[in-house]
Amino acid sequence: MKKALTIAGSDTSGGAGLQADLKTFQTLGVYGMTAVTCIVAQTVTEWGHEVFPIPIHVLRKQLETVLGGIGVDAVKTGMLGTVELIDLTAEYLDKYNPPFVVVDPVLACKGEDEVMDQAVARALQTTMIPHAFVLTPNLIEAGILSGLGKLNTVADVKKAAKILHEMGATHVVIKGGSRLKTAKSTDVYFDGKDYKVFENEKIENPNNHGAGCTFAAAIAARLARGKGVLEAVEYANKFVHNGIKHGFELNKYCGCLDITH
Ligand code: PXL
Repeated sequence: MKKALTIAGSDTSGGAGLQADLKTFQTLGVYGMTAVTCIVAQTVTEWGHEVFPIPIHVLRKQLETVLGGIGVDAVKTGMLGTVELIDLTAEYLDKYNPPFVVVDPVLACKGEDEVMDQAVARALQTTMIPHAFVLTPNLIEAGILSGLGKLNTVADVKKAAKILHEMGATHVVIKGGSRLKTAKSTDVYFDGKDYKVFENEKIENPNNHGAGCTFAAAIAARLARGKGVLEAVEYANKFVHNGIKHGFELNKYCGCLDITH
């Protein structure tokens, strides 16, 4: 069985973060392992988020366990949380050089929340993007990390993808999703040469918590199983679309994907 590691935050509510990654790995036939970077707990009265970073030496132990002691076919990174945790993750990616690294550059719990920290954004730019075999920012993260700010059109998204590629990501997929004012939900892929635009019918379902994590994890799972990048991205795109279609309510503030169909 192929093995994948997610280096990510724990989403206590189970829809995003390493929980989404593990569920996705399992569903796609890949053995999942975790290195926890931080723990996110929600306040149930308003669905605010609190983020509790894990001590550096505890992340180091986890990375050594999996990358040093077991070995992996692919790595996915999600919420890393602090500059120190980002630097340590990069140090271990350099040390063990795993075959495929999918970097989901999480800047906030919900795409539209305030960005965690400007220093985290800078560290992702300089330290993580060059490690990305596939980089999967959402529209907001792509705007911030590329320095272009708000991205309004497919042309803006393509420009951002080009900049992120120049920053060192081998492949870039920007999850425009339903946020772009296009008739269909739109994701843009760029490999330094060619663009590919993935379009889906927009789904009117607010229960999409964890869609971004699930997307990146699905790409990592397919790469681990030996699929090509474009096939992996295309598969992940359909997988998430279907998950959102079946998305269900957790409580009145939040609902997440159902990937079991
Ligand atoms: O969806 C972004 C995200 C990533 N990682 C963790 C999260 C969230 C959002 O809640 O909790 C751990």
